[in-house]
Amino acid sequence: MFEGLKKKFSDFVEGLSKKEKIEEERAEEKAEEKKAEPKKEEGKTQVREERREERHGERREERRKAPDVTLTTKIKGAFLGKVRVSEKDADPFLEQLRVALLQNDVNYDVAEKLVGRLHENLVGKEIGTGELQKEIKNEIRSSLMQTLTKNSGIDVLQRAKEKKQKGEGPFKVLFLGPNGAGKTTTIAKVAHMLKTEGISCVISASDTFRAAAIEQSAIHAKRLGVDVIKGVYGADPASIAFDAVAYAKARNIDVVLIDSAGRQETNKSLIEELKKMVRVNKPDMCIFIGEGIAGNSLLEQVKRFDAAAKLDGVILTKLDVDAKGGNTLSILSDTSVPVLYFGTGEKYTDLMPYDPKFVVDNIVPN
Ligand SMILES: Nc1nc2c(ncn2[C@@H]2O[C@H](COP(=O)(O)OP(=O)(O)O)[C@@H](O)[C@H]2O)c(=O)[nH]1
Ligand SMILES: [Mg+2]
Repeated sequence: MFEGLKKKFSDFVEGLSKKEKIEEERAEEKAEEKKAEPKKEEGKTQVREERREERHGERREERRKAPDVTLTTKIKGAFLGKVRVSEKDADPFLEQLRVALLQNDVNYDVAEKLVGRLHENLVGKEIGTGELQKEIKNEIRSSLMQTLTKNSGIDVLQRAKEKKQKGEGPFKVLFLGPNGAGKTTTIAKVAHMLKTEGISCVISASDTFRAAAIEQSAIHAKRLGVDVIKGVYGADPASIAFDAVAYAKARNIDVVLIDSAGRQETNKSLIEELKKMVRVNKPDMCIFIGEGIAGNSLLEQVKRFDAAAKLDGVILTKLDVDAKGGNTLSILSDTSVPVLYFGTGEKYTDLMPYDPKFVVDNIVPN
């Protein structure tokens, strides 16, 4: 599934820094056309076409090459074994990176910030002369990696197991986020994962708002062989979660997975309802479910939901649908919320632990 993305990136890598050249060539073409114009002799158009074809051929050829370090740097490097990266060396790579970040759903301001920071770190840095292009690329990869590993360290399974061992259960997890992001489906995936790990769970069908949401939870629960606590449509979601917690306590069930109705971060009354759920049910974790394909809006959503219900983690869904995980960079760069899992399909097993290397490989392939 990611082959296409890699190809896209490498095509784009090869095309780097060509914008300037293309503009120069266009100017050249225009100047030549101007010169040729007064003659108006026959066959003029054909000659011009041939020249243009020739130039486009050269341009295509050039596009196949990756951006290069400057000749001066190379010569110095040959003598010294080490070189200092100049602005001219770094700029084409950074320009490539800027476009790659934007193409990979990274928020615009975050992309600018990351490129700016890399510029500061890279220019003037001494690196080995082995393979300069590779060295610069490695610098970029390790800088992205730093951001991508910034908030890591929360292990949902581990925390659920710890609470179980202390006999303080059940471990309560509230899933929240916008409509259609994949909350109910992700709850089913998490239930499946817990079951596989020998941890019991019950689903609280607390989306009492959307038609068929309760049935959707019930169908998943039945297929997975776990219990579900339901109310009627329009019922208070906090009270259903309350009942689910009581049910789990009475039966020694380890984890309560609490669903919720989808809401926009801008809808004040629904956000108030969410705050009430947090107040009443005191979840051990609040997990935001967002679409990996959400682009720029995702960061704002995470910030608003975090302000309303202190998020403990994010699960990004639909990475199988042309998403590259780039927006994890936005979240991790601008908030303190860790990314926990990626949803990679509609099957119960399509839940992949968050992997920063996977994201880096998509943005700057090795
Ligand atoms: N391709 C794909 N589809 C998903 C994924 N997660 C959820 N979906 C689909 O997204 C749609 C909305 O999911 P749902 O769980 O009902 O969203 P909710 O409104 O947030 O509860 C459903 O059709 C799911 O099958 C995923 O990781 N990949
Ligand atoms: Mg739902």
